[in-house]
Amino acid sequence: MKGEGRGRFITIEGGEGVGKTTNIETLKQRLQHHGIKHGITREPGGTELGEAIRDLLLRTDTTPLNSMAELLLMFAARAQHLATVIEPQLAAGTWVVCDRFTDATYAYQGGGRELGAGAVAQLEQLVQGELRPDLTIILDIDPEQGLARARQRGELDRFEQEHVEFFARVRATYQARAQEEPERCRIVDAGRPLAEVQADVAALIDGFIGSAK
Ligand code: Z5A
Repeated sequence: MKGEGRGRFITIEGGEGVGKTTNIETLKQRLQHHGIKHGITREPGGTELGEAIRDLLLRTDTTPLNSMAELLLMFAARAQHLATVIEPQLAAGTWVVCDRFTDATYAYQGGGRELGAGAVAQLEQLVQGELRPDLTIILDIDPEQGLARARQRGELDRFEQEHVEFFARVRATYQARAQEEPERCRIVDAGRPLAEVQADVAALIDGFIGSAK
């Protein structure tokens, strides 16, 4: 049960170049329209420590990163983010919109890197306790199409340089999570023209706001 007056926690997820940043703007506009106080943040990142870890994770000019070290860095950044940004805002009644969260860890480290869901679930319990997002919007796209969009932006980061099989595993994991938790995880087909995607995202958040009142 939600505590009275506690903010809601919304996350947006998906593969490379799927349009999360673009659609967060839609979420922001709808929350503003409904007069809901909210903060927007991202993972990995959202704090000074988290942004430093993000830089380590995404840069391509260092030695290859061990997959378990990568997983632990994701949760180290998350622990700091939860303690200093997400939890205090939710407790104060502010809604939080986060660009990626633990579903990304299941998808990229559990699925993409093949560490499995069990290792992610253990760390999730340790770091988050009972905290889970209230709503997760998963933007779904064919990995080739998403990568083509990401490539248009120029230089590729360490994840974007992965092979297409990696992204197929990431996508399959997101889809499986949506099947397991259909109430929380809502899939939007992001391979369509932006206006159509944004209309679906707006309808989803409007429905969620309506049910949260
Ligand atoms: N990661 C992880 O491995 N484990 C974890 O636990 C977490 C993260 C939390 C950084 O995340 C990396 O961290 C990420 C996974 C890993 N892998 N990578 N790379 P990120 O979220 O910062 O990185 P990203 O997925 O590459 O996000 P992005 O670069 O910000 O892309 P986006 O936000 O999804 O897309 P966009 O910038 O909104 O759109 C991309 C382009 O497509 C842009 O030019 C848009 O104008 C265009 N676009 C968007 N939608 C459309 C439609 N519908 N049609 C046509 N064009 C469109």
